[in-house]
Parts: sequence; C-alpha cells; structure tokens
Amino acid sequence: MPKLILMDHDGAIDDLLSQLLVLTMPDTELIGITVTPADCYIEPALESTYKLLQLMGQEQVALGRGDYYGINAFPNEWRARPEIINALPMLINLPKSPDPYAYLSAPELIIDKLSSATQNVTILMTGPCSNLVLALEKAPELKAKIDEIVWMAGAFRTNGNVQTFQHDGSAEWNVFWDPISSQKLVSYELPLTLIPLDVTNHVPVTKKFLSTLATQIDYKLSNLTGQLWALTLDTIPSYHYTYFMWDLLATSYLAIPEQFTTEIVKANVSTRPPNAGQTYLDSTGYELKIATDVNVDYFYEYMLGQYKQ
Ligand code: AGV
Ligand code: CA
Repeated sequence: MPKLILMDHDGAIDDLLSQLLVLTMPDTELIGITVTPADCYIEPALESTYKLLQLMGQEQVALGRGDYYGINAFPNEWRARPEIINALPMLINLPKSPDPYAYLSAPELIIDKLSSATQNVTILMTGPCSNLVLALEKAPELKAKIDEIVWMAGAFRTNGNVQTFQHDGSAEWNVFWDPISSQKLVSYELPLTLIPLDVTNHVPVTKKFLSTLATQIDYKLSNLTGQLWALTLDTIPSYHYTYFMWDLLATSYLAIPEQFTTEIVKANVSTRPPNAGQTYLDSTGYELKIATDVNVDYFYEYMLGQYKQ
C-alpha cells in the first residue's frame, strides 16, 4: 500500500518545487493539494500547481482553493512570483487550469479526502496551517484519520524571519500569517513534526547546488527546477535575507526521515504582539516533535537524484 499524502502549500517557489519533489517519490500517492493564498495570489498559484501536475502526468490529483486570508499578510512582491513561473518555457503552453472558482474550497477538499481515505493520511504543509485547522474544526472526528502532520514552521532556538512593525523578529512567517490557527493546531497534540528555521537555516540555496544541478540539465526535471531555483536569487532591497530550501527540507522528511535529528518537546505559540506567531519551548505547553539537525550533504544529493527524470 502506498503512503497517502495530502499536501497544503502556499504557492511560493520552494512550495512548487516541493510539490514536484513529492511527485517523484516512489510508494507515495498524492491524494490532493490545497493551496493557501499566503505567499502567493491564489489564481496564478493554482495555475502553477495544475501545470506542474500536468508536467508529471498527474493532472487527476484533486485541487482545493484556499479562501481564508490570514491575519498578517505576506509582502506583495513575494506573492506575485507565480506569474513568472507560469510563463517559463516548459509551462507557458500547458493548458490553464479549469476555473479556479470551480474547485472545492480547501477545507472541503481536506474533509472529503480524509473521510474517504481507506488508510491514515500523512499531511504535508509548506505554508500556514489555516486550511487544516478550518477542516478539523468542522470535522474534529477526522483527527483520527491523520497518520502524521509534517509542517515547515516555527523557530525555536534561533531568530524568526519576520521583520515588520509591531514585531520583535522572533516568529517564522508560516506561523505569523495566522498565529491563532497555529496555536490551535499545536494544542490538538496530534502527531505533529515541525521542520523549523533551526534546521532549515542549514540549507541555503547555494550557487554550488545550482551549478551541479545545471550539469544534469538534460533531465526535464533538472532543467525546470534549475530555472525555478534561479528565480529565488532576487532580493527585496532592505529586507535582509537568503532564500533557503525551507519547504524542500520539510518535504524530504517524508522520504529520508532517518537523516534528521529530532526532539520531542513541549511548546506553545504566541498569538499577540510583540511576538505573535513565535513558537516557544514551554514546559507547560503541548507535546510535539521538532527537527533540530539534518545530514546536509545527503539532503542535497537526495534532491539531485530525484531530479534525474
Ligand atoms: O518562512 C519560510 C516560508 C516557507 O514556507 N516562506 C517561504 C517558504 O515557502 C516565507 C518566507 C520567508 N522568507 C521569504 C519567504 C522570502 N525571502 N521570500 C519568500 N518567502
Ligand atoms: Ca511555503
């Protein structure tokens, strides 16, 4: 029996790369993708999502449209990136998706897929967790159908990556977008594994990686992913950052968990300024698993191998 995966992403470049990575994994069946309008605008992001499914011959995978908008919006420059992606040579001539408003809403699709699944489902989230929390508030009995939740989120023993007004910099963006839902998810004490900045800080997008990827460009996936990665190297002036392989690392946890060091902790999420969205260790908090380290060389090699198709 293949492992069943339900993915929720938020349309950023590494989210789309993560979708591709899931589609390369043997013994896994992607049963649905929901898109959160966080680090993207929903229409172009659904178009990218559908085009990538077509490229992999998997256009039967059901899509769900996130209609809920979080509390703290992402910068618009980040959200606009999928427009560029849809115009790349390998994607521009693929048919557009059906009318995005004809899709089920994301929580509806999650409910539908979890209730009809014949075995427990792994949920991979590479954006905020609002869609999942909306689904579980509506159908709490479906918590029993979840095998594990793997979520790129949080920052525990390191700084966050949010730099904005009314904020002290301690939060990671996926949590900050909707601190209230994040706090709820943690409080459910489901089997939850977070891949936080503590470990994603070890995996920046490097020129060395891109240059190795370029040597295998005759593979369709290496060609496309090389172009996608190159788009991450632009910067917003004054917003200090490096692009990391945040979501790819979380996604690879599904395939190579033995390459990660993890720790069971008790933690909670702040929902108020000045640290809204901060994930913090707290002995009176809720139990969850966090990744603290990864075999970096193995991870890069793993991705290069998966892109050889
Ligand atoms: O905080 C990391 C999350 C990941 O899910 N996202 C990007 C990844 O998809 C938000 C984010 C933080 N810094 C960013 C982000 C940046 N410089 N550009 C775009 N998104
Ligand atoms: Ca993301």
